[in-house]
Amino acid sequence: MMRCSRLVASISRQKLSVCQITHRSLLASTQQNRSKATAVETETQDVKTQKASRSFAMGLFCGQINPEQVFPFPNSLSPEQTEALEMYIDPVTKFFEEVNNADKNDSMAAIEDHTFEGLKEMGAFGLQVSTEHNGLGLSNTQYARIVEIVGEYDLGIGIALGAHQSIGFKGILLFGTPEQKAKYLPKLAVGKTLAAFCLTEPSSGSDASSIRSKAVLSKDGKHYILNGSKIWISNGGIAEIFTVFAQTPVTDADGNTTDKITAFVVERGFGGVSSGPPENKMGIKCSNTAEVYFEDVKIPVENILGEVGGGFKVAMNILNNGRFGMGAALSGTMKGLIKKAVDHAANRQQFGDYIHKYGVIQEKLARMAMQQYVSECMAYMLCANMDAGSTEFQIEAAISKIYASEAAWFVADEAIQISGGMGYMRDSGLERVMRDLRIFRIFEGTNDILRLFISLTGLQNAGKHLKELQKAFKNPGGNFGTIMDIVNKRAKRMVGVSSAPSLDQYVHPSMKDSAGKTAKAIEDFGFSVEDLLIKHGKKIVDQQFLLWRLAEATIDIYGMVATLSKSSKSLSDGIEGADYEAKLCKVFVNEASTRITKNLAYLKSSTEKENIESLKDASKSVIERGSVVQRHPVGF
Ligand code: MYA
Repeated sequence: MMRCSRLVASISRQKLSVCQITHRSLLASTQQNRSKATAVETETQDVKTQKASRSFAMGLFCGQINPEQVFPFPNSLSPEQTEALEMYIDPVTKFFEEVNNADKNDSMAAIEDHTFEGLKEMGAFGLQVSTEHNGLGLSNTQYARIVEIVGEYDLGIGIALGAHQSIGFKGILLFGTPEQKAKYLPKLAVGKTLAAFCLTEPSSGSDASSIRSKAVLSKDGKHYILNGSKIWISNGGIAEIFTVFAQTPVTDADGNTTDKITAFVVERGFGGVSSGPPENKMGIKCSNTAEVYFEDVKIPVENILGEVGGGFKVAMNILNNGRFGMGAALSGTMKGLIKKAVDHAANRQQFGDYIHKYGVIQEKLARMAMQQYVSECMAYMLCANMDAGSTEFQIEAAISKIYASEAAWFVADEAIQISGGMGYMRDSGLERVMRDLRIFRIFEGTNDILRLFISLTGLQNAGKHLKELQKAFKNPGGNFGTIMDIVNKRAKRMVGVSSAPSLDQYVHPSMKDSAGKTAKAIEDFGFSVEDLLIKHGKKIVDQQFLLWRLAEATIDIYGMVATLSKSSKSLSDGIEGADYEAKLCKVFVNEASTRITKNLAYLKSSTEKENIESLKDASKSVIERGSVVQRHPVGF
């Protein structure tokens, strides 16, 4: 977090600017477009014909509801895929209940051999690799449902498997040439070789683009020579195949040479690759984590992944693509924790009755169930969209990861609280899960950096959108309808009348109240984004206290929509438990809408502005003193 200034600086370079174009300001934003192709597209299309982003979260920042990806609740599984998936559920569950011993793995800080072999036999190392390359060929949704089971029973194994396929060789799946796929995937898919993802370095954590590992083309142009070191690499001590990111000199059309990140597939067998001892971690102990060193490693040019100089995007895409797995795995973890808490609450008697009969325990159990439900809805909405071919899901992926990792931490804590002294004992199995869970708020992008990422990415999109509107105002000819919509919206806002588009047509009739609250939250959010950009212009990138609150509101709105959509579908289909879903959704929506109002009010409150300054000063004082500053009550 201390070093996210680069992120800030980089978004600053995107030159958000504000100008008055009507009596009520509209924001004009000029910024680097994310891709050249999009830039060309926006130049040649007017507002009406512009290909708008289909991402629900992106639209949110422009005050729009893009219903396509969220209503009705998506399910991209074909009947055949559903049938195939059903066949895996029992054997995988049975394996984790009868063969794997999570406590033993934890105390050995290694996966038992017979478990490892069993996982290989089940095909667990190549879940999404095509059958042609020895894998199971699962879709994202199918993968999610399987890793949910892994997450319920053993997060350490989840990380060993996830570091291998969710990020370790995902680059080969996403960006590999046919030759690279044919060469590496068949062995990786069956667990004959293991993979690891090597991005983080001693001086480069959240600030991923500041890596220093360097790869230089050999004189004969046949190899890159790689030098550098990577830290905290999951599977780093046991992998044979590494996706490695390193700076490479790249010369542009003007003859200027700069270092840009390139991704490589590196084999341990190339020579010059070594690993440190396994790290002694708080949790996920059975998964191997180690430093990896590269010393004059000769990488054939055929092993470049993606384009030379395009490695940062490769890394970001791999991470975006992997994050849904965490949401799914942690939904499973929460289910496991809830089962344990329920078991205790249903059997423990105090003060003459079972403790689940008391309101305090009831609230805890219901809130645990609610957060599990929200995480599950988010994760499966996301992976269904990915399966349906969405390419712009980075905000949703970050939301799902943040929400699920924080929900799981809450659920673990409450499960221990409900279990009382029993929960604190190792035998309960709860303390292991809590230790395992802590890292999920830190790795694959800390939740802090991902919150900034959500807000800044969304604001960038909003700036682009508003700039297009500005163009429409300048050249009203073909955009009369669009302009009138905006003028109407603004006029209504000025007299305090809502112009929020209705969500009623998308939800079950009994969910209309929740739909109304959600639509209102979306409208308020859009106006707040606009106000923020008008007020702060490009300086918004420096307002991390505000960006944080904006991200909180984004996460809540996505949760509202995901649960609203899922519960409505369940009610309409008349499935068992639909009323339960509806109740959880209604509570979540009610509470989220209160939180959103608070977070959006924070963005413009003068008291909060004062608080922000006081908090900044307090932080400065603590840094200067190296600890707390106040004189002790007893004087020394
Ligand atoms: S692996 C290590 C994880 N590390 C991180 O996640 C690093 C976090 N840092 C970042 O993501 C970036 O550095 C940030 C940007 C976001 C801070 N999607 O100038 P920029 C584009 C698409 O803003 P920076 C681990 O933990 C951007 O638009 N594009 O960049 C192992 C721009 O494009 P353009 C993106 O300020 C855990 C360009 O890049 C994204 O330097 C093991 C530059 O952007 C994005 N996300 O920093 C887990 N971000 O140039 C195991 C940026 O065109 C798996 N861009 O404008 C477990 C699985 C679960 C269990 C499974 C069981 C089986």
